[in-house]
Amino acid sequence: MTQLGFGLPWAMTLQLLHPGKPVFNVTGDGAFGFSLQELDTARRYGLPVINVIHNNASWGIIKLAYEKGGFDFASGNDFGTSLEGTRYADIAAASIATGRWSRPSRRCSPRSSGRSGRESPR
Ligand SMILES: Cc1ncc(C[n+]2csc(CCOP(=O)(O)OP(=O)(O)O)c2C)c(N)n1
Ligand SMILES: [Mg+2]
Repeated sequence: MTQLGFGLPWAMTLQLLHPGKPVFNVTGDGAFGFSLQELDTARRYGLPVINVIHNNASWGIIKLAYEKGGFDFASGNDFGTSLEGTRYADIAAASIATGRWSRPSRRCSPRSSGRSGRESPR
């Protein structure tokens, strides 16, 4: 683990160094939010980085620490840890009007292994 948001810029650099090879940025949803704007950089430079977002709709590790620290989530307060509702594929599609980006091809039930979706360039 390191600073949030470094994944996509790193992945774009790797893609520049290795054109034609598949490059993946595997990231948490919160971390991805730190560099969402770099999707536009990827578009401008024609870098087809594949973003795999572990979308648990949460600052998960922070929530875990809060729970261990005794914060009362049962009260209904999420203490700022919820990232519910952000539609990353729609953001990508809206900011990258090339038609090269796909909507999520799969959505899991929140009750399965946490919220997740798959979003990737075609
Ligand atoms: C720039 C920066 N700010 C804060 C942190 C502290 N931090 C580490 S993990 C994390 C939460 C990450 O959330 P997410 O990417 O959604 O991953 P999850 O824990 O949900 O799997 C935070 C805030 C950090 N590493 N870097
Ligand atoms: Mg998360």
